[in-house]
Amino acid sequence: MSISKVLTIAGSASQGSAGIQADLKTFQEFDVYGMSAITAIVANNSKTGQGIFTQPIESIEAQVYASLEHVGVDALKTGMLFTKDIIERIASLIQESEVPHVVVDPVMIGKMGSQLLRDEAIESLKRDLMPLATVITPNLHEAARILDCPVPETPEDMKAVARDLYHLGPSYILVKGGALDDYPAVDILYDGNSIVELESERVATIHTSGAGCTYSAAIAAELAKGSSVEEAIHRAKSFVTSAIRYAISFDRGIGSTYHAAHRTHE
Ligand code: PXL
Repeated sequence: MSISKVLTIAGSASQGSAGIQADLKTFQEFDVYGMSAITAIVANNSKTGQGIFTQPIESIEAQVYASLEHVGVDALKTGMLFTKDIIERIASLIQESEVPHVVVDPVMIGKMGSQLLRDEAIESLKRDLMPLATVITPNLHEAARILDCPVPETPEDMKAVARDLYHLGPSYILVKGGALDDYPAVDILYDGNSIVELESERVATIHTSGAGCTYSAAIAAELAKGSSVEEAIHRAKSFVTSAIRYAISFDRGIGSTYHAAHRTHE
């Protein structure tokens, strides 16, 4: 049988809700063949001093080459990249690979507050990676950090930052308004010409860990299957909304998006 093949280049979130774990669960739900290149392991806990373990560049490039050589990649997404050196190497690997669909989720801070991108890496993210992206998927905080501007407070502000981000070179900009508390969950898609507003209901929950990872993974899966960018984003938005609507609480702070929810509950 033939199956679409998708690679995630991201961090491992040992607690299972975000990062590589969210991506692979999402790929499975979209019935695409999932592969991973782990940039760092995030395992914050109260017992050990260290919770973030970066992979050596040699390990990261070996993982990417293994996916390209043994399987082939129809679409890829990037998540937590953490350092300037990792971003520069990933950008050159993407360029060399000629993978046709590249989703860049500019992950900066985890829902539990961990720093997932070093300050020194922002310039490289803008300069080296953004121009290679089919679509970038910043939340409001990330959009503001990339542009060094105030955090958008209205959908109109989001449209303005989408236009500014477009000048950094991605083909499409998706600004996610999940943090805009007084509005429905509104996202803005911009392709250099027209603005599309995507809206879903705001779900009253704190259990949203992994939502951003899940959204970008779903977009990559749909692009691999041949959907247009707009179609991919509509399907991904519906998928992640279900994952938030039926989120899982572990009765200890912020819980997880539920990746199977679209299949089991809708
Ligand atoms: O949700 C952002 C995120 C992405 N990637 C990894 C993470 C997190 C949040 O904790 O751990 C690896």
